[in-house]
Amino acid sequence: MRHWFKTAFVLGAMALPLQAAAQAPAPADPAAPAAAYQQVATPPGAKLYIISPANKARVRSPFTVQFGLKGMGVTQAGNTSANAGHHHLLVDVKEPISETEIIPSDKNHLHFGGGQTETTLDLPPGRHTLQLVLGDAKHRPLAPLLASQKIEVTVISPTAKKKKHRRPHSHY
Ligand SMILES: [Cu+2]
Repeated sequence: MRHWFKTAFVLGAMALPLQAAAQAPAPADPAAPAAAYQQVATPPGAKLYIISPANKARVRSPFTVQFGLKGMGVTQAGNTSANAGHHHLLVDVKEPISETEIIPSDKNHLHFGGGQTETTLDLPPGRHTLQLVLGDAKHRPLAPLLASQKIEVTVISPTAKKKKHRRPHSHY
């Protein structure tokens, strides 16, 4: 009997500091070493895809690119909610995406940290490639990498007139 009371007291005393720790705000640690970072796991069945334009489409600038994601949610950069991330659009990127490093941020690697699900591109005439990569709160790809198919679009000149289905003149 005596022993039971003692155990209960010890457990109660232990619970107090645990509760206090749970209520304290999570420490912001931007300088945390990369090694301490755990890549977010891609949930089974998740799929990332470009809704439009279609692969091999001919478009005029500016054109809208719509992002599709199944099996996960779209959130803002910095948000560590489970099973959610933000979109990155790779424009004319030829190098393979690093599966472990932070997704670069430049004119070819566009981040949509506001949770956007579409964007407007103004690309020069010619062929371009587009590919989506999902990133976590810290702009790292998920593991395994969650990327869309790389599509190709042809931007036609803004001055190009619509093709008329006129047969060439015959001299025969
Ligand atoms: Cu990002």
